Amino acid sequence: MSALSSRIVSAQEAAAHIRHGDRAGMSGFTGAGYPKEVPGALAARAQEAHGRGEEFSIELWTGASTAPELDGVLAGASAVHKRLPFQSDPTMRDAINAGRVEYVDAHLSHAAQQAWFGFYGKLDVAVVEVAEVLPNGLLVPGSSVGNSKTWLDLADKVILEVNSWHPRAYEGFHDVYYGTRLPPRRTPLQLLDPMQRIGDPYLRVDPEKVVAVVETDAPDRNLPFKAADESSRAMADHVVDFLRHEINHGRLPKNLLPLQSGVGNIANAVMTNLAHSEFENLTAYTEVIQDGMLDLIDSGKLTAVSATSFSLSAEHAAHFNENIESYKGRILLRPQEISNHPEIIRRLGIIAINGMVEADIYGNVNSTHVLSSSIINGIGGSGDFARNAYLNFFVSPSTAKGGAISAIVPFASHIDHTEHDTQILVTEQGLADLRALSPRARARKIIEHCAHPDYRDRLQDYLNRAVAASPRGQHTPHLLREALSWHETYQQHGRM
Ligand code: 0RQ
Repeated sequence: MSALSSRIVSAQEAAAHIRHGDRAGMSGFTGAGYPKEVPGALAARAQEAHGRGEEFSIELWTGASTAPELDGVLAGASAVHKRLPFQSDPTMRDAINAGRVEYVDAHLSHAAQQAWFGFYGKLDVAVVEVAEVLPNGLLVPGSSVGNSKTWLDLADKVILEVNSWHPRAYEGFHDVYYGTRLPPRRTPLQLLDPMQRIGDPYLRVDPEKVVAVVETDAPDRNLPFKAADESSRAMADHVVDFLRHEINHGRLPKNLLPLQSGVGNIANAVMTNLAHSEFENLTAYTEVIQDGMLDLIDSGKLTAVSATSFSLSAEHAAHFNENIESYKGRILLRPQEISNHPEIIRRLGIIAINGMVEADIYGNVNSTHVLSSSIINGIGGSGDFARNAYLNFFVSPSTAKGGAISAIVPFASHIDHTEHDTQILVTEQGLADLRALSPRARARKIIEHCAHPDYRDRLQDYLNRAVAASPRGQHTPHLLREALSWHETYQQHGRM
């Protein structure tokens, strides 16, 4: 890394470049490719300042969720006052739900462009992890690209973390698009195939802006996935059967269309199930590559994956790092504004599979909140993909918390994906294909196919009474007093 080797300093010295009130754009997406040393040093600085009775906190922008070494330490040290565009860290989540951190829960394809538009204000500093700095100053990203390109371009100052845990062979796994222009001068994205390259293999940085370089060999977060249980296997079976049905009706080619699979155990289980199916020559145009997708590549069924990040268990990360050469040409990581771009998602005809918290009888989906008020993670890329996909699935067990909560309710307590966007709902009970159905027909189908038997009759009763009580409201009948009562009942009695 000769070009920048004179800037190598300790994490503490690097963190000293970040001031109270700064907006900091850090790399990282679903626990991959986030800086691992500077945030801890920054948290310690904040705690020292607080000890002296001084204020110290930053506005934190990333690609998506990170890990305890970033979100966790900074939230734990009360060193963040505003956060965007996605998080899933328990300490950060608590700080948001307690009102100590303002959270802007944005579509993941929007963050970079809204930063470019100036909607978020000036970015003071970028803290970006890379696998390598080449002698010519170009940067080889590691296990994620996320928003790193935009943060490097927009920030006044740059701190780089060079992480030797990432294999050297990462060079060639990335495609960083540098053609983005702002309206009214935007041009079409000429990406016609998931593996097509439209950019450069490297990130660029103005060397004048690099104020510090920190070296590390710390691994990514790499959390294990839950083993697929009976319920997730049932959901995965419903999805696979439905895909077969669509092929038989001539609405999907035999090798399907490019897949997108959301974060979480269920999405992972669907991918694992596809590995045991008859489908071949599959491709993916997705956001994250979880274990299930890597298995699908290993099985030879998945030939090409475009994403913005990995999100692997420790075993799968070790397997990937050891065999990285064998994946070359089959995996490409892009900036999230491209991996989640509506234009490309619509052009390629993506099959999108995402988790949900709950759905209501008309098919409005809540992906983010518990009981209206508390955030779990955020909308992430689910909106980018669902609205623009060829087919979208939302999957969830039919109940949560040991059966005390029904995932199908009269009215969702928060709505991320409206009835106009959602197509196919799946629980372990079955699958509701909502395409081309009116709201009342959707309601009948969702109750019959997706609701848990313990809640089915009450949902049907609610619908019947709403229909009877709304002579001039037959399009989407509701009982306004009762619509949210199931959530209230849960709050008061611990059961819906
Ligand atoms: O909580 O662990 O305390 O029991 O929510 O639920 O069933 O483990 O499901 O891990 O697949 O996550 C929607 C959160 C599902 C995820 C969500 C509780 C449940 C449990 C998690 P516990 P499960 P998953 C692209 C796509 C938005 C972002 C997205 C998500 C916890 O899929 O964050 O789609 N999606 N990104 O007990 C109260 C209910 C509940 C409930 C579940 N109805 N009421 N609690 N839970 N249903 C990728 C990216 O964007 C990065």
